Amino acid sequence: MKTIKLELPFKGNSHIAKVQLNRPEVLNALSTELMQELVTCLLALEDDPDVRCIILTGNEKAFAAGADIAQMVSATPIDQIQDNRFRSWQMLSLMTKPMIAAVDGFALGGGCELAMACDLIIASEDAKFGQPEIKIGTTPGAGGTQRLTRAIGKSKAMMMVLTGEMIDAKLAYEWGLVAKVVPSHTLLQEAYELAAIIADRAPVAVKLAKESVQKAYEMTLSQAVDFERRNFYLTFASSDQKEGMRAFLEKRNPEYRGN
Ligand code: CO8
Repeated sequence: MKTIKLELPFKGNSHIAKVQLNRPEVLNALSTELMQELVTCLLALEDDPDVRCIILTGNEKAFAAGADIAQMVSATPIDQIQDNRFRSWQMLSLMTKPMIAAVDGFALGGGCELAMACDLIIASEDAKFGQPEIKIGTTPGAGGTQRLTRAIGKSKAMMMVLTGEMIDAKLAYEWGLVAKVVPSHTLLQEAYELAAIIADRAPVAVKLAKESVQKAYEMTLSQAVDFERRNFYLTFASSDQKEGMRAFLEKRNPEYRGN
């Protein structure tokens, strides 16, 4: 892969993969090739039974500064329809394993949308988030108007989307866009420690819990609560549920097998 770097195991832990966007010369602009390579890599990790949690990151200057403007400048609507970048974006939703976005530097446009497509965001103190598409004559196109609005509410989302101005990590935390803000030099260590905790949990329950939380965005409350309850029942088909509860009663650490 030219535009993505994979580190597996990450920090010696074979349950955790670090996927790094790697086009530093253009602040990790999300080209068609990068999106294809990213999705190919992520789906391979989805299929790897040993992998339990994925960290998606960029570099100190940028998580990603958006879709590749050079690739889009002369595009027609038909080019956009036929560009399989959008298929790649849709394929991100096939990921059932938890994904942590570890964001340093710029997360703009498609970069902010990519971070929001992950399950949670940890940001460095130097991270900046924005949907600047309006400044270049277009609008967010990969979930920005929807996920941002759900994360921070209509008024703040409108301010960001209509002005195109960035917010810093502190504000992103206060507004609920990111789960945690840490110093830049500890970002990957913090992401690793969080991933390691999640990777220690029962993998089937983790997947089902992720799926249930996602439904909060897609269903009415009563439908989603019903969905959640059925996933709860489903965990009782797993050996890990038996192991987890027995281990609690026997006052020992559980040993999860992932089934
Ligand atoms: N696309 C292509 N190249 C980029 C991009 C980008 N999004 N962002 C930065 N670059 C390039 C610059 O052109 C520059 O290249 P060069 O060295 O050859 O001149 C290099 O990266 C470094 O950038 P700057 O010199 O501009 O660095 P600064 O530190 O001065 O500024 C900024 C950093 C503020 C981040 C600035 O680069 C910037 O404003 N970038 C564009 C941000 C933007 O508008 N993003 C939105 C893009 S549109 C989008 O994401 C729509 C998504 C829709 C869905 C996508 C579906 C596939």
